[in-house]
Amino acid sequence: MPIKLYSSPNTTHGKIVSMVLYEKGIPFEFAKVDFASKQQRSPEFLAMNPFGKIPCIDDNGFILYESRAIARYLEENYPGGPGLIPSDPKQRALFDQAAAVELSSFDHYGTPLVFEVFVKPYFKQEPDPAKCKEMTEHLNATLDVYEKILAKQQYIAGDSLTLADLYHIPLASVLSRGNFDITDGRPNVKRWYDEISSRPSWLKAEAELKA
Ligand SMILES: N[C@@H](CCC(=O)N[C@@H](CS)C(=O)NCC(=O)O)C(=O)O
Repeated sequence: MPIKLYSSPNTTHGKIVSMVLYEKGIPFEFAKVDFASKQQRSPEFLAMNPFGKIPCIDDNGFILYESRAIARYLEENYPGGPGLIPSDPKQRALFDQAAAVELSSFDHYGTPLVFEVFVKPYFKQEPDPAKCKEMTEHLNATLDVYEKILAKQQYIAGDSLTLADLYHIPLASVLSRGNFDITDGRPNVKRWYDEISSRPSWLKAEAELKA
């Protein structure tokens, strides 16, 4: 049975998982979770993820949630693709470092900004300008450090592509639709982002946006 991916077409965390599935060439079935009817809060869905959030996978009865945990599981349990977690212990530690920075200093500010700019207006609520400003400043500070890191190495964890690079793409893409271009005035971030976001796996995952 193919992996079942419980997700929603317009979500950044869902796309982290679909991108990794495409990257590794793993067949999967997309099970759309309907946010409009709050399917993520249904007893059936909460039995899989008690936090009531997508993405979640069912790999022949093995249930797993949290996008980055799923990405690691797929990388470590399925062959195929370029090898997205280094095996050398020091390189792997640098990967863990980059992945932690992505979560605590990129997603941590970018996701609330997306909430203000896209989610609130969708629910007919006003974005909070002070929150937008605060999140934008934090995000810019993170990206200024990325610019320095990427001046010295090809990818965010070193000179090989890793999951830590891929984790950034869905959120960066949505931010750019909200007029926050992570590459603006940052030539090394631009070189990096242009390369990783042109991968066929992302182009396929991005197409789900229009689904
Ligand atoms: N840390 C989680 C975040 C998951 C998350 O926030 N999912 C959102 C969509 S991007 C969701 O399911 N929202 C529905 C809700 O909160 O009711 C992950 O990386 O998987």
